[in-house]
Amino acid sequence: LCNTAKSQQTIRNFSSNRPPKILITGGLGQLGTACAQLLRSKYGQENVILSDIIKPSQQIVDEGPYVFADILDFKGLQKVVVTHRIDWIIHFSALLSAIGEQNVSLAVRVNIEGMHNMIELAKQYKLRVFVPSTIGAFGPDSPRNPTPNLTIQRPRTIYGVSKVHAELMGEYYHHKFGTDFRCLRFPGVISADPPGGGTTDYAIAIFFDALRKGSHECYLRPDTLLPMMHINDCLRSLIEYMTVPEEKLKRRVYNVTAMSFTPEQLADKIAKYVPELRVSYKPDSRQLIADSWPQVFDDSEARADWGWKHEYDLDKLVELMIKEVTKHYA
Ligand code: AKB
Repeated sequence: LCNTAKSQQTIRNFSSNRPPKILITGGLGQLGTACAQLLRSKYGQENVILSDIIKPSQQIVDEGPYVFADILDFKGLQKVVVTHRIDWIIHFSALLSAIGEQNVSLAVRVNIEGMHNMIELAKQYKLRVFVPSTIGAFGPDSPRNPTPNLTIQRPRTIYGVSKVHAELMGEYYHHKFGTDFRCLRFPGVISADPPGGGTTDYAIAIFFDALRKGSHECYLRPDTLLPMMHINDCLRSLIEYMTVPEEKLKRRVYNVTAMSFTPEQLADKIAKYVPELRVSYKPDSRQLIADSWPQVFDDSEARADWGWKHEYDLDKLVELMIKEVTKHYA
C-alpha cells in the first residue's frame, strides 16, 4: 500500500471502517472553506459538508456538498445530522472580538445559544465536536507572558466570555455525559482569506494594504505583542487534534500557537518585500482589547500530550502571505 492508501486505511479502521462524515458550521467564514478542502483531501469530498446561512458562490458548490444550516435552529440541525449521518461537527460560527462588542445581543445568541445547540446535538447523536476557543478567552487578570493552559480567565469582551462559556460547557458535557468535546484556543490566525471583526486582523489587512497602496494605518500601537499563527498551521493543529485517540488527551481544551510579534516587527518583515511601505499608528477601541490579551501563549501541553508542532515562523509566514495576497491582485 502507498502511504496515502495506508493512512486512509488507518482512518477507516480507527472509526468503524468508514471515514467520518463531517459537518462544518460557519463554513463561509475565515477558516471554513480551507478547512473543508483539507478534510476533503483526507476523507473524501462527499464526506465533508460545509454549511452556513449565506448563499454560496458557484465555486463553493463545485468544491463539494454545501447545505443551509442555521445554528440557532435546533430542529434544522437535527435534520442535517440525521440526513447526512454526521459523525463530527466543526463549529466555526461565531462573532469575533471587535464585532461582538458592537452587537452584544447578537453575539450572545450566535456564540452562546449556538454553542448550546451544538453541544446538545453532540450529546444526543454521540458526535465528536470541535469548537475553537481563543487567546480572547483570557483577560487583564491572566498572566500575559506567558499565558499557561490553566490559569485565571476573566475576559472583558462578550466574545471572550462566550468562549470561556463554551470551554466550560464542553468540559461539563464531557465529564457528565462522555461527549467527545475538543477545543483548541487559537491565537490570531493569518490567512489570505480575510476574516471579519477581529482584533488581530490588522496582521492580515497590512499585507493587502502594503501590496495595493504601499501604506497601512494600524489600529494598534506599534509595540502591541500578540500570539499568531498561519492558517496552514491552525488547520493542521485542528485536524491532528481531531484524530488523537481519546486516551492520549489529558484535557479537552489546549492552547496552540506558533509565534508572537508586534505590528512594528511585522511591518519590518513586510518591508523586505515592499521597501516603500509606510505604516502609521492610530490606536482605537481594539487597543484596549489587545492590551487585555496574552502576549506569549504557552502551548507546551499540546506539544507534550499530542505532539503539536508549528511549521510557520514569522519569516515563513510573511513569505507565504506575500505570495498569496499577490495572487489576489494578479
Ligand atoms: C479576534 O481577534 O477576535 C480573533 C481571535 C484572536 O480570536 N482573531
